[in-house]
Amino acid sequence: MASPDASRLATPELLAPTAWRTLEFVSDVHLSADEPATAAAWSSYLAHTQADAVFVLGDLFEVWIGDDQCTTGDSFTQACTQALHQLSQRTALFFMHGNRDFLAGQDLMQACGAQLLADPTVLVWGPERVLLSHGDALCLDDVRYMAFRAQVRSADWQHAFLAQSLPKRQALARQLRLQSQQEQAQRLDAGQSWADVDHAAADQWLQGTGCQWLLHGHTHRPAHHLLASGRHREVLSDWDARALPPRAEVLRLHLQPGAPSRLERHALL
Ligand SMILES: [Mn+2]
Repeated sequence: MASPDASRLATPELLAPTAWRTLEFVSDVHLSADEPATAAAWSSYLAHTQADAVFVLGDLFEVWIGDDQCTTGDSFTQACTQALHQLSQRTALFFMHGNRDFLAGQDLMQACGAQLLADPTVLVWGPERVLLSHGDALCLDDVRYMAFRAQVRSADWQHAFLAQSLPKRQALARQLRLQSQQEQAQRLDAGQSWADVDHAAADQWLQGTGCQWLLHGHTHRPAHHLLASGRHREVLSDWDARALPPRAEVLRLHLQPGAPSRLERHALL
C-alpha cells in the first residue's frame, strides 16, 4: 500500500508561469462512446475555454487499456485526442492518471499535446502552492482497492497486461470493472459507505508539501472541506450529462498578483 509519507517525500512541483491568470481543473469526465451527451459537453468545453491552463485530474476516459487505442482506428478515441490537441495549441494542457486511465502513456500525451503529471503534484504559482491529485491514493479505508491499486500500478503487472492483444485487454478490463461493481455492492450491502478520502492523510499530504489547498476528484462527491489544520480539500465533480440535473463542472482558479486567489465552481450544463 502506498503510504502518504512515502509519496510526499518526492512530490514533484510544477512551476506555473507568473503570467497565468485563470486555471481550470476537471476530473472524472469518464469519456466513452456509450455516453455521447457527456462527450459533446466535453468537446464544447474544450472549444470554448479561455483558461491559460487546463488540468485533467484523472479519469478523463472511462477506460484506457493502452496507447495503441489511439492508433487502432477507433473513431471516438481519435476525436477525443484531436479535440485535446486543438486545445493544446492555445492552452497549456496537463493530464494526471485516474484509476480508469492509469495506463495512459507518452503516446497518448503526444497525440493530445498534454504533459503528464505525477500524482500528487504541487502546482506553484508565485507564493501559491496547490496540491493536485486524482484522490484514489487517499481512500485508505478501502483496503481491497488499495491492494488492487498497488498491483496494477506495478511495472510487472502493466508490462504483462500491455503484452496481451487489444481484445484480451478489453475483456480483462470489462471483468475488472464487473468485479469492482460487485465489490462496491458488497460494501453497500454490508452497511459500509463508498470509500472516501481520509482526512488525516490529506492533511498530512498538505502539511508535508507546504500547501494550503488540495484539489482532487475520484470520489464523485463535490464539496469543500475544511481540515483540522485549517487547510482545505476541494473535491471536483464527475461529469454525467444524462443525470438529472446534469453534471459537467470545472473548478476555476483565478490568480492575481498581490491579491488573494479565488476558487470557483462553474457548471457547464
Ligand atoms: Mn477515479
